[in-house]
Amino acid sequence: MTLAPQPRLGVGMVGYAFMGVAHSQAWRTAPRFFDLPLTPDLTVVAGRNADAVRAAADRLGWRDVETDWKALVARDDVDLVDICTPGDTHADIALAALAAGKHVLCEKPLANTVAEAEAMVAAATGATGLAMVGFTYRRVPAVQLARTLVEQGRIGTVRHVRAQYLQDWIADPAVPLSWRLDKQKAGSGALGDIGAHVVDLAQFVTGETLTGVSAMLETFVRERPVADQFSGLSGTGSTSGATGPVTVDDAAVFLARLSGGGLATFEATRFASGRKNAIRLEVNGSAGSLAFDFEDMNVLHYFDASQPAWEAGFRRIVVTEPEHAYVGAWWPPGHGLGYEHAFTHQVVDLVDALAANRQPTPSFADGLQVQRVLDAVERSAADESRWTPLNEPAE
Ligand code: 4PW
Repeated sequence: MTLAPQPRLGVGMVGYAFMGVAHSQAWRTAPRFFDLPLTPDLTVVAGRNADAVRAAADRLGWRDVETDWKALVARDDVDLVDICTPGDTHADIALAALAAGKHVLCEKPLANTVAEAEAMVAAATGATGLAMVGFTYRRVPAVQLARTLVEQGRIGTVRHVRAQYLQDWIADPAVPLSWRLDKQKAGSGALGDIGAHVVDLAQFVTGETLTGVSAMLETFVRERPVADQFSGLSGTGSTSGATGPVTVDDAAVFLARLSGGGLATFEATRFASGRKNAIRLEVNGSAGSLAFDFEDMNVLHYFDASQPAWEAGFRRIVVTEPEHAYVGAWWPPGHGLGYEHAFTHQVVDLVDALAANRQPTPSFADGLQVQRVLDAVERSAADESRWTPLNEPAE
């Protein structure tokens, strides 16, 4: 029997660096493992350098190229605009795409400022297209299980959230500058690039929101070599001897209150030597606890306080059973998933929502809520009057 082809979803992607590569594999892979109600068509990718964008299109599987994102947004064969650029262009591209009646998937953080994020929410509210922000780590099966357990009341009332996003790729002061270290481009540093993820995860898993923060930001290395080449996260080469300023935070540490009355601590840093992509979330509730670490991403630790104390202990749940979210489409139990799978799951959920004309999550409004947290962290960190130094010892 030959199945009727699903209607086409013309996808146009802007940007083709690290996130563009991750999104490309997701668009290609999703229809091969999941039954999608629409068939993604990798129609066109945009980038400013004609040769480089053509090479990227050939490597990543895109049919056509544009050297101006406005031309991509204007195309009739594009139904959805996938924004994989630095934060300083998110608002302009999203607003233009929504005005043109397109759906939008926008990388996180939603924007560089609250004002931009508010404009994006306003545009999405009246639009025919649907809009989603890419907080991808929500789509890790173990994180979905954590959310389900909280929803089912299995840890009771949330008392504590301990959230960390730890990387070390700029711990060496010789690592050159790149756009992620430039406030104009990125909006903020570790705070927005990786702290935003753990803010979203904390809110998603608990189902609560942060209501206030008290924060510290620090830039440990304020001057770095100017890069000649870029690959992956950072600049790789520097031969000119020139240096330039780092204009963002290297690390963010903050306390927060949760809407349900719990207390939370957050840490986001690119200086945690030896920690490559350690996204750690521990939630302690009145009836149990959950703990997740992305560096062991197929596992969720669960403590059930209703068990007799002598046998309770944390259980190590291997989240690779077909009953777990998304897992049934992949491999047999024990054959774990990796970093790229969450991007594929993001495409699956987005395409399902588009076909049903349902708001995909996280929405731009969810992205704005995270943006407000980032903004509050920056304002808190700048307010030194709230810092309490130790009393000098008496002479
Ligand atoms: O998860 C992180 C992203 O949001 C990745 O480690 C790199 O930093 C790439 O973009 C951000």
